[in-house]
Amino acid sequence: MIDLTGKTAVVFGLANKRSIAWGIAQKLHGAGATLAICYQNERMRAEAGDLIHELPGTSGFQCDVSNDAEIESLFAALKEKFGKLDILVHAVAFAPAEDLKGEFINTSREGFRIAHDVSVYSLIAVSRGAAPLMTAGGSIITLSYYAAEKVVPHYNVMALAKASLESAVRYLAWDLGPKNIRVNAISAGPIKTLAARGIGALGDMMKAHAERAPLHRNVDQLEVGGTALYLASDLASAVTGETIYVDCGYNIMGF
Ligand code: 0WE
Repeated sequence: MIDLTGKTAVVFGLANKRSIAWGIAQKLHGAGATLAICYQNERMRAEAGDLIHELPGTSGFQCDVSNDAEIESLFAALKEKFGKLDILVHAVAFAPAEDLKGEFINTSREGFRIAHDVSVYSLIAVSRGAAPLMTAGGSIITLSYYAAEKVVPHYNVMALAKASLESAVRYLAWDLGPKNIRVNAISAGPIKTLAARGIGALGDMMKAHAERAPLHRNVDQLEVGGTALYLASDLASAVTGETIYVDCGYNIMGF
């Protein structure tokens, strides 16, 4: 059993019970970690608050990761509350809906900027905020997707953002290695979350995924949480800069 008693974790990207962030939060909490869960804005407060109450001892914070001032005051509050931080989970991505349909060639300059700002720069910004609090080393975990490497129709500008995110993971791993802070990405198979809903072909994609993957099924949020728990623990003490697939083996197939 992995024991995270005495460890503190901050989780970004909780929208509702289908969020990957929620699967990860449940696993970290189950292992004894003390959690701070962040929600983006006032609108998300109620739903996030209900979930936060399900994990005793967890505190909720409002923080929009596209806002430097909010990031700064969040980490000041975490320093005040916990003194130190051990684990950071970044489960945030956004591109304007218009840029996730139609042709990639029509990607707008503003859509490109927003996708990279919210989905990639935010990891750099929160890592910079967290690092000074990770005085006993740490583990930073973000979420990626296979389309970073191979074309997934309609994922479009988000694919470039995930490619950039995986590279940011390597550069952050290099910067933070001397402080014994590890940085890794989990590349999850497709999951029905709020972010994935409204994507027209998601049902078909998940069906194809389940047919082609060696395990012949889809992955769920708690399975992603299991790998996050491993990455957060000492079991992964020599693992940094990696992108680990949690996709029932889908990515290994050539045909
Ligand atoms: O990373 C994601 C979802 C990211 C996402 C989703 C949305 C929908 C609503 C980012 N921004 C937005 N903006 C919105 O307005 N996934 C891995 C899930 C996903 O999204 C897809 C997929 C899959 C799988 C989009 C197109 C094709 C496949």
